Amino acid sequence: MTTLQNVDPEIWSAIEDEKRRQTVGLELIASENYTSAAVLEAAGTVLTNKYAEGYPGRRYYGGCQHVDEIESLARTRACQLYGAEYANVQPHSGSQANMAVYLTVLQPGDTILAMDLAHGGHLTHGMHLNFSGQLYSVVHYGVRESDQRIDFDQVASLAREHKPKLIVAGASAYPREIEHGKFAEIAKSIDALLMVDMAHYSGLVAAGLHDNPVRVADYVTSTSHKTLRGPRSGFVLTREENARALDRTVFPGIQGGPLVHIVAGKAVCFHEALQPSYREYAQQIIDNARVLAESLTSGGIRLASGGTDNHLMLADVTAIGLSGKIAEEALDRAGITVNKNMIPYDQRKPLDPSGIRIGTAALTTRGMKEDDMRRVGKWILTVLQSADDHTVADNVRQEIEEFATGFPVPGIE
Ligand code: DSN
Repeated sequence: MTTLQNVDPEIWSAIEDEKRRQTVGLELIASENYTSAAVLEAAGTVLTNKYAEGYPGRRYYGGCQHVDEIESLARTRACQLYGAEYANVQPHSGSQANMAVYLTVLQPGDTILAMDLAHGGHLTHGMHLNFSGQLYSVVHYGVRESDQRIDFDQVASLAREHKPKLIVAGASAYPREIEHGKFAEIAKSIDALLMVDMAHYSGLVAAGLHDNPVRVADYVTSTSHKTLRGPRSGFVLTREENARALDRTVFPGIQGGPLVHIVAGKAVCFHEALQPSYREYAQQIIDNARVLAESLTSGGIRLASGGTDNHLMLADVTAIGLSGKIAEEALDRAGITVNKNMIPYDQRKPLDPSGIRIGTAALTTRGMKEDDMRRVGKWILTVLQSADDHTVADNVRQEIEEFATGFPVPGIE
């Protein structure tokens, strides 16, 4: 019996169920991954006991000598990984990281120009119910209807018309490489600042496989748990000259004590991403996504922009007579986890949109390769072609269970 099983069998049991779910199914949510056993170990330590408000060498609590070392290592490694001058590794999440930048450079009422949520942006890029939409005057750009690529003519003309103080690049559901340099040129032409939220593709940037925004952006924000494969958290990269103001916004501006166990997990994740094997992993994510995209397209599914350059694809399932909600539920019954998602120019509503978003970072961590993606593609098509047939879903689920258990999940025996 484990200690947790003994102390709290209900929570232990729910965790065991979740371990099983993560093992027997196919995890295709584009923002999820399986973090390493080393990251899990760091995140599950006594560091959770420690208060460390402040920054290394400038804390408001005693006994911080060891956590100072941990946070300093995390900062140095983040800078090394991305070629950045300065890293703040305390934000608890990507939303907190974005909030930290906004509160550092903007006043309430200032204008930001960011990607529309309905075209692939994030809640913190000015969605009306989010703090970003409530505090700031938001102008949204999107993708062209013709090819579903970012419309830089629109970005430039909106920038000229509205003179935003900050342009936000980066997306949560955009399957193509983002040309950060073009955003930087537009920002420079109107004297705006540029923030890039690279949360989804920060692992691909770390591996040198996606354009690195650090070279051209004033601030770069990210989560650490998506393609980067660290613990669930966030960080901000910037130039040295912005460090003091940014630090003051994170603490005491919007957070108290950092989650030092998670900062340690981030340090481990940056260390792992600096190893040559990480580049192979990131390349495999992209290769797997391309093969899965081809497989779905050959089955009659339309993909937004026609394919993918990165870890994710947006599949329009209305082309085969389904909605995103129905597709998500049918796949879930078969042990395939995805999320329903708006596709650009969607005529349907967010709770039952036209698409599903599919990503390959997690399955790639389990060691799956191109041939495995062809099988995954076939299973997805089989389920979607008989979405209301529970027997089909049950049969696929059994095949997937047998298949998936052959691919280990880090940290699960
Ligand atoms: N909620 C995340 C996603 O699924 O893309 C973004 O933070």
